[in-house]
Amino acid sequence: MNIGIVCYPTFGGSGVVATELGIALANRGHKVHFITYNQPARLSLINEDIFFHQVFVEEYPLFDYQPYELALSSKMLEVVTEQKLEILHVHYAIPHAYAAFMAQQMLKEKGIDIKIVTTLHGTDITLVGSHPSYKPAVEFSINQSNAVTAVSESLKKETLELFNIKQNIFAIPNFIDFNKYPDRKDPICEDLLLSNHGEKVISHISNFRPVKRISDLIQVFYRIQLKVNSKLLLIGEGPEREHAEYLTKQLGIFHKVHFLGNCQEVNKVLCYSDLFLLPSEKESFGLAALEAMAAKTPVISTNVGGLPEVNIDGETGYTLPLGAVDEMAAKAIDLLNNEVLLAQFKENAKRQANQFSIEKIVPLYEEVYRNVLNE
Ligand code: GMT
Repeated sequence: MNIGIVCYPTFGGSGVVATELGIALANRGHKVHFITYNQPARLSLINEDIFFHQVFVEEYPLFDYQPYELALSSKMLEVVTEQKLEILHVHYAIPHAYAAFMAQQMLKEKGIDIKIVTTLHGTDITLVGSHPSYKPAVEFSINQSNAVTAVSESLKKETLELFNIKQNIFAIPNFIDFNKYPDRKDPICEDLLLSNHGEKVISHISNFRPVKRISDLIQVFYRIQLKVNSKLLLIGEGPEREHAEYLTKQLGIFHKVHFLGNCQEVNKVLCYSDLFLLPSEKESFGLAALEAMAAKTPVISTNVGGLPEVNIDGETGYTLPLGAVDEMAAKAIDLLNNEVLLAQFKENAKRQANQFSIEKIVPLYEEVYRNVLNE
């Protein structure tokens, strides 16, 4: 198939999923065209099956806000026509589903029938999309898509509760490429980052937005390090990062917290971790938790959204209510102090992550594509 993928090219989960899906589809013999304003962060490889088409937004002094959707729709029209795409798979409804609908209408005028698949990722529904300023347009464009997928059962349910959706939503979970998670540890990484002196290694990955509850994370770690010799590795960048640094200084634990910034190879850090913390307020799936589990790292997370579909309470880690900082710390301390249980949870985490292997999940998207093409 000849597939266009539209996504945010940043380090956010939806961009990561879209990019890795595109690469996997190309490896399975499809032609994949990424249409975004920058080359996606995790797309290092452009080859004969993977193409990148950049969307340029012309700046003009009259505009307070640049009309990105217009530029995107026009680019979609151009790429679909020139590259003879059959499907546009848009990740994150805002504004991609809307822009794709516009492109579809313009292409109809030229006698071209392009199919649109929209994948909902989370905040496009739960935070931003359901806001009154966006809701009518988001609902309309979801309903106009030829097929709609959501990254968890929880997100599917929430979408049906928040919007008047007239079509089936397929829950297709996020996935993991186990080739990137060998059991062997990388000695280069060890020298650079993690040569430790018996400390337990605790990690967290996010875009440091308020929804990730970074203050809760720091508070949990503060309680852990009082009882367990440990350090915290923080991967990612975002608005709460500065506050996180401030808080660690206030609490006197700055020397135990390592801010690693945006990192391409999270697998190489995760494979040294003993525990992953994800105290988010909302999380439609929690790709970072799955990445941790693939690297044999148990997870202590909140029990919100799709997290309980990924992290199994009492088996691969623990899921606790939002803001339950003391309980999270207590569970972490018990687990980190119990080598037998920790080893068991590490095995369980990897086994559970296997349910989400790329080989199992990518064919589900191919099936959605085949169905829309046969409509
Ligand atoms: O908020 C983020 O973590 C980024 C956001 C995105 O769209 O880039 O992530 C959402 O999509 C990810 C990939 O499907 C999910 O794993 C995250 O759980 C989801 N984030 C939220 O629901 C807050």
